[in-house]
Amino acid sequence: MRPQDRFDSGSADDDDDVQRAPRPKREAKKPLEGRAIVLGPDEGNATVVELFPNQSAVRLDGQADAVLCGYRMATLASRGPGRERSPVCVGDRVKVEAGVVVHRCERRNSLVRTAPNARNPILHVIVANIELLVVVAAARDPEFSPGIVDRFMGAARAQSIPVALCVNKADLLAPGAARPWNSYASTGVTVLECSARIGDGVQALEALVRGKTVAFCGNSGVGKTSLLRRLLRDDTAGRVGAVNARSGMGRHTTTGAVLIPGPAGSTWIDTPGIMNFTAP
Ligand SMILES: Nc1nc2c(ncn2[C@@H]2O[C@H](COP(=O)(O)OP(=O)(O)O)[C@@H](O)[C@H]2O)c(=O)[nH]1
Ligand SMILES: [Mg+2]
Repeated sequence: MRPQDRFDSGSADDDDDVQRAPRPKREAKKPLEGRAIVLGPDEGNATVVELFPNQSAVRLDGQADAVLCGYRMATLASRGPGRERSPVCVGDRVKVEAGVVVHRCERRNSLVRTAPNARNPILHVIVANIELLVVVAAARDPEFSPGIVDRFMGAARAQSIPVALCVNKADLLAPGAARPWNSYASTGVTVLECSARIGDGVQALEALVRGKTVAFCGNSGVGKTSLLRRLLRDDTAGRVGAVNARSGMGRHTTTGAVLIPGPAGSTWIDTPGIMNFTAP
């Protein structure tokens, strides 16, 4: 009948649509999009601390413990181009109503990983709203790898996130050994050498993270969890294997981040198993 209707192909409802003004196909979806809104950055009442299948652990403002919440998909803006693997990510500010995440807030920044599905890439947003990214490397065991450090730093720079390089396991360095990480200091990056094992340099790390929301990334085995434990003087802090030791909450997605209270009033986000980020 009307030429515009032909673009609305495949929808049986369109036949009784005769009273309405013709609209192009995209606008036909408006009512749903209108409900699925992203709130302003300060309109949330909770922070996502960990993701689980179809649920997330969320800490409501002013409360110490996280609670598990489901999602109201109809109002979470998780559709459209640049599809994301989960409706929210760790670090997201969200609006929770009656134990359900109903909206997420605009992100100030984010670090993402593209899921390995080139034809229909799904964004895996690892973490959002951080004030500092600390790239943790080891002086030895595993070998210091500038390639890995550079990839993390590039992603952070693309999002204007300040970065620091923390070279752990300094106790393993032979006297006079080469320190390839010193070259990063000349590019304006804060470089700290420390040892979670003997405690050298960890005070400087504590001063660096004080009061900030900080994501820690780096190869598995470089000592991220050991640094956290040393600074918190708590041998159970952080995640052990597949379980979050602090929350005791079940299995996590293998590359999922976790947000926990860190030392010196910091918020500490561990990003286990992630080898690189890209900017969204
Ligand atoms: N020699 C030495 N070993 C360390 C140090 N920090 C951590 N480790 C060891 O390195 C291994 C991996 O540490 P972990 O904290 O689990 O690393 P993560 O995978 O980055 O969280 C463990 O066996 C730690 O005991 C350090 O400063 N010096
Ligand atoms: Mg760890």
